[in-house]
Amino acid sequence: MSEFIPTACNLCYANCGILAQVEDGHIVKVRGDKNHPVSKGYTCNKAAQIDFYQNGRDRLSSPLRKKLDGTFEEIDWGTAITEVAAKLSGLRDTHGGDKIMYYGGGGQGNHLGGAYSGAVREALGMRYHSNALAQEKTGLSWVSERTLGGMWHGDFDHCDVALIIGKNPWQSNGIQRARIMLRDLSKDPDKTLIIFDPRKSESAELADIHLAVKPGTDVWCIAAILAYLVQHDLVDQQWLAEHTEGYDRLLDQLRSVPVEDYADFADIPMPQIEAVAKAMASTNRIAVYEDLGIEMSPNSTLCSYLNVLLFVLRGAFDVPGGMHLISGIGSIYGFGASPGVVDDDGYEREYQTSPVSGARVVTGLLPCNAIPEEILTDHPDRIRGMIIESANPAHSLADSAKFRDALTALDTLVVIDVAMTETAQLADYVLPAASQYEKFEATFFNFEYPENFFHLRHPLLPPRPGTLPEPEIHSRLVEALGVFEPEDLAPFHEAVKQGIPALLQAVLQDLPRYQPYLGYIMYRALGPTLPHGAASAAMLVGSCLAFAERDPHAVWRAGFEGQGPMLGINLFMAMLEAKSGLIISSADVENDPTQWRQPGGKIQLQMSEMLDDLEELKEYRMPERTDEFPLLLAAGERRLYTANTIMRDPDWRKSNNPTSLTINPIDANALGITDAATARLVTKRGSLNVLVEFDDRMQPGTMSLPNGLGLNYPDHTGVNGITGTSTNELTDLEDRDKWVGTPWHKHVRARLEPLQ
Ligand SMILES: Nc1nc2c(c(=O)[nH]1)N[C@H]1C(S)=C(S)[C@@H](COP(=O)(O)OP(=O)(O)OC[C@H]3O[C@@H](n4cnc5c(=O)[nH]c(N)nc54)[C@H](O)[C@@H]3O)O[C@H]1N2
Ligand SMILES: Nc1nc2c(c(=O)[nH]1)N[C@H]1C(S)=C(S)[C@@H](COP(=O)(O)OP(=O)(O)OC[C@H]3O[C@@H](n4cnc5c(=O)[nH]c(N)nc54)[C@H](O)[C@@H]3O)O[C@H]1N2
Ligand code: SF4
Ligand SMILES: [Mo]
Repeated sequence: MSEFIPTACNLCYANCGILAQVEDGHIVKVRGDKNHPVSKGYTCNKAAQIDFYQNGRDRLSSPLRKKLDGTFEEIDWGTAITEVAAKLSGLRDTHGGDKIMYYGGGGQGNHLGGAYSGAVREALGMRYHSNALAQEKTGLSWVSERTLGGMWHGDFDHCDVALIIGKNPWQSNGIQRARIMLRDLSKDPDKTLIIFDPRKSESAELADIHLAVKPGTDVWCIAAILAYLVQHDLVDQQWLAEHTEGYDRLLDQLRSVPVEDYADFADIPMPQIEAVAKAMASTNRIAVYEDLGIEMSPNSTLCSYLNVLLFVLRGAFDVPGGMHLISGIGSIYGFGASPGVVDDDGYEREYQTSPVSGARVVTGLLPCNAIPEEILTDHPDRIRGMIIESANPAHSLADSAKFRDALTALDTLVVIDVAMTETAQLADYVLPAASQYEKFEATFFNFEYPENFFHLRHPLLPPRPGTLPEPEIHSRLVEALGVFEPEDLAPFHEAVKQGIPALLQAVLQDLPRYQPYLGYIMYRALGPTLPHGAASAAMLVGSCLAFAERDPHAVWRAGFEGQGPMLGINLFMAMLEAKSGLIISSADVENDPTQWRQPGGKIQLQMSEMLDDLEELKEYRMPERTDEFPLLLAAGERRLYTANTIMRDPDWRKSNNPTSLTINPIDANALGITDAATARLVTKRGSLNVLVEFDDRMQPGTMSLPNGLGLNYPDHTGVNGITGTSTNELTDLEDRDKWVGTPWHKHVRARLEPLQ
């Protein structure tokens, strides 16, 4: 029997540490890794299935070039790199590098490869980029930056009250050890688990208080709770005065909210509002988590702002059991961000916008729903080329048909992936990457507090023949673009012989020139000298240095030694050895100045865009329901066996019917549709046949479809087939948030028709 090797599950952003046993190229056994510093042996049901990812039948094993007849031919790596570099630099020279856009850069389990794309983007003069965060988290990120100066995460292990809004952690995880955490909160009589969800989800079944809001009305419900707190003098006035600024207008507005009317509009009985307010009023150990149920619904940005208030008005910030700003090495947010300027009246001015439609760019990301209109136009500044890496936007973003048109209209589309995806099918060049179990990998999903962690995963297997890890792909592209000749690297190869500090000195010789290419230089110069063949980890040395410089005390407290750059270097070297991950920082909970990032160290509550929106709630405006589309579809529910499009083989699912459309029997019966029947689901954008499943946990008037299905996948004989419904054939680009353009995937107007 072969040994169990530490790695992590790549199927959701919890990235639980696992031990994997490999035989004949297959991951044959998986169990939780008790040595992982945060997951501590926990896994959900999905980790055991990762071999379906590793050995998918549509894994790529050669670079591909599209022929004139639309089929692909295999080409060698040398040809692929030369031609891709020539096509993209041609676009740059003719139209400008800002007409080439980058999309993706990593999924649930891989961020290291995309981190090396920076050098290619610099060499090509690329300016715009985006990824899936710009269809879920940009509203949250915008309001969090404006108010707190960063993104937050709750201390669910020590809270008294947990408010989970539009999220079903039982199935979607995302919080470490989610199922254990939910059960503990549920069982403990001194703790209150509050879930906002129109559906009686698995998490809602465990809740002390389940707020079964009418879909899309969470803002009214939350405004009612906040207003109740203010009107009954239950906010922490003293804490607000000491730690925040600009709350006068906010409190005035909340004083005038008609609490009972708002609760009624959201379908929440007043005693529930009172119960939530009472639970919150007795503590500042309040942890909040919001996710897609509200982030992909109308009023999502306002909802995120109100969610910040849920903890700030109770002083539940920078306290044990409360909320904390994320501090880790690297960040999934803010890459390339240039925030606007906030004027004296609390409005943001001079923010970055997209080149064609003028959409607001938040945290550097162009709204996903705006991408097709940035391409399908004759505007001179339109996007003409794209590099898409580790993402499947032709499937995952709203209106797949429009996305296919847009991607096809590009002059050049390059896709870097492990599998022949719906997006790769549309590419001019497909570059095959080694899988996440065949190379060094890591994510920047490290949100823990007071002790934060990092996990550099070692490979379990060699790269599949014909594939390359992304750091190598990007480095070859940089070289083909002519930025660095071999002799340019000679001083770095020489310096690294004296150690990392000497290498850093060599970079400092011409920092303005080398800085944008730091990842590349580290990979080529430092990479080959690293233990375990961990060349791909080389760029992390920069992240470690920056982190240790930003907060040396936290790194010292975690047990690392050294002054100046040596502290970061020691942290980096420890990372290379810690195969199950390690604690990299430990905050001083009593006195943590890094948590107070706004001018004057005060949370800025006057975000006037949101306060104006808050006032507009009094008009009770909702997207109109029509007779043509009387039902509401939540398009993309996380279930026992869904994992975005990372898992492409339908055989990975063990349970019954995770592919079906769930609907309350009351609605189905009224339509004359029986359980397990096939019916026609129609939206303004399209229609599809679906398998119907009765589920009385669904709120009447609503339906739900799982996410990540409807993939085109070969059976054992090589013939492609589709299992389940690709929800984005039904969604519309126009149904989006007015501020940040995030889609309303959980709020799609639809009808269901019996099949004759
Ligand atoms: N099993 C599994 N786990 C995953 C993933 C996966 O594909 N499969 N994907 C990962 C990713 S990328 C993400 S972003 C997370 C997402 O994790 P979640 O946000 O938890 O996922 P969803 O199931 O899409 O939506 C959560 C809930 O929102 C509810 N909802 C629908 N409409 C509304 C509404 O108007 N208000 C409220 N309050 N709730 C509403 C739905 O009933 C659902 O229970 O999951 C991650 N984990
Ligand atoms: N209607 C609807 N649409 C949704 C959602 C919804 O709820 N409803 N959810 C949305 C959400 S929250 C998200 S996060 C997105 C997710 O959608 P995407 O961001 O498009 O990402 P994934 O489906 O996670 O796919 C990741 C891609 O990475 C590839 N890959 C895996 N490993 C590697 C690797 O090592 N290297 C490279 N280069 N590629 C690799 C996989 O083959 C896959 O093509 O979907 C969104 N779409
Ligand atoms: S799917 Fe998420 S929660 Fe489940 S084992 Fe994998 S990383 Fe952990
Ligand atoms: Mo996501």
